Amino acid sequence: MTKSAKLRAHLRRPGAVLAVGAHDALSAKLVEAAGIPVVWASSFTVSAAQRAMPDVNLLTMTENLEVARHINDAVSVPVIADCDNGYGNAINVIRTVEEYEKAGIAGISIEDNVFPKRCSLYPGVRRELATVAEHAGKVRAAKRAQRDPDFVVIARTEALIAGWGMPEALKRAHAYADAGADMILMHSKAPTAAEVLEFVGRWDRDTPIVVVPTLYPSVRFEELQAAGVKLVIFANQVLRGAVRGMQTTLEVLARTRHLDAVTPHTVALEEIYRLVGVSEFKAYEAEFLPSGADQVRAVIIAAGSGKSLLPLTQDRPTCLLEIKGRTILERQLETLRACGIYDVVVVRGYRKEKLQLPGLRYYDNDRYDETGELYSLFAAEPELQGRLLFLYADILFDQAVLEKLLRSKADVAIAVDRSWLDHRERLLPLSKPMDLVVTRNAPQPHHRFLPSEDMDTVLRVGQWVPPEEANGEFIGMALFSERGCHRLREIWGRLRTTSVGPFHEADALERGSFTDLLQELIDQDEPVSCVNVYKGWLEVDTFEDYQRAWAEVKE
Ligand code: SPV
Ligand code: MG
Repeated sequence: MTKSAKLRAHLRRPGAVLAVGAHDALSAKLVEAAGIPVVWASSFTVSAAQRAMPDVNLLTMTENLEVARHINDAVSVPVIADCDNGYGNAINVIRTVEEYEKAGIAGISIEDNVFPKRCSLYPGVRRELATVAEHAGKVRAAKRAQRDPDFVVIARTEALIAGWGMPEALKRAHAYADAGADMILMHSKAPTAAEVLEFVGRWDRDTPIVVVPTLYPSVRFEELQAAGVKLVIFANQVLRGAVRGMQTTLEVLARTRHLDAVTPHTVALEEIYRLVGVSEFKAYEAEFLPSGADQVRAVIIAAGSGKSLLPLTQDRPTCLLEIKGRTILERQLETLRACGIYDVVVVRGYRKEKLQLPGLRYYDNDRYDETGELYSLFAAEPELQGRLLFLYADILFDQAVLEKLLRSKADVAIAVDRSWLDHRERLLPLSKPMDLVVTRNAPQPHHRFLPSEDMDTVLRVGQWVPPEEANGEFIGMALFSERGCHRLREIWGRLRTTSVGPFHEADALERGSFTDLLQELIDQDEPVSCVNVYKGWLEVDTFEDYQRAWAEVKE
């Protein structure tokens, strides 16, 4: 349905229609979001907001048109453009109609001010009106020029504004209706609605009436509607509200020079992101930009309380433990960046206020104490798109390990340390739980082998895998393709509504580990590939680990 047809449909319904003035694309979006059915592209607010100029025909037709186009493109509701006096004579009106129609504007208003016009609201300015014949000619020209039968031409008279009296106002309204106007806008500067209500009472034609009650704001929409007014325009209140908001914000900013102080006066950044469609933009990026290693986003799960490392982690999460001058997280970031990964999301929880490194994006799991890694991972659900690297926050790893994982073409791939096979006997019985893995084609223990790029598939993963059956250790690093990520979200979405009771090794989905989700993927016939690595990583989970990290890590 065209926007002009939408406008006509509104006007056909019983009762009055409300239009609200916008001065740019964003304000128009807000008007639409507020449920207002029609946007008014006001000359008063457009000249004020776009050029900080008075509303006296200083902006050209094309300047106004450009703004009207931006407004119209930003919304799906119909837009009526205020075209002043049509920017010249009847010939200029013809071009105006052609251009505005082409831009998809649903209707225009043209007023009987001479060129250059003076805004109807300004007190004490000279007022001259075009002759009745001249303006009626413009109305006829506009109606002749329109191609779209639904395009609406509003003829506006300034007779009451110029103080020429009710008889002149009625005469002009009749003449413009006779010239074919779809609607008559009767403007008034009287301090109450009495004047326009008198006009409406004396109006004896079918041509519907439009009013702009800026100067008689005590009147209610319902009152105008009851009197038979068809379209009510609240022309400039949105701009005035915005100016009030900007002035308040600036006053506080100038006085305090402190950004926190203006927070109560501003919307959150996220609100602007939402209004301009950042999530749609991101979805397009994920769908249409080529994905290579440089397109990988890393999600680091750093919410846990690090109890096993107390008292070292009394005042900070594990990833902020320092090893020879740099924290685990800083070392991770360095390796990520060396591999071209700059898009890094961190899920915080325990001592989240300590995690403030710049250049990262943060999500919080404030329920870190009662929930598991999966819950933390999905705290960052909007980020689980495109190629995704999953990372535990307490591991240190060699660049080569990450590079090998990044070469994987699988939808879901995890890095598995095969050195486990050689140390298994020595480690038994296990002194702490380990994320163990059983794969389909494991190498033989104690044999030399080249950890090939050929992928093996994971059959079982988790801490309950019997050590004597395990043939590798999951190092806490996984890579998902765009499709793999999609499957991840899909499975989680389903589980969230259906899962009751234990979830693999966890007593409930909420407390599930990442390995529980890997096992779920496997059980759902989603292959989890195994990328073989041989040592080249460390985890910092216990005090002994931490000591070992100190011993191993270079200055
Ligand atoms: C506008 O909004 O630009 C109008 C209405 O034309 S008024 O400002 O009252 O003239
Ligand atoms: Mg105007």
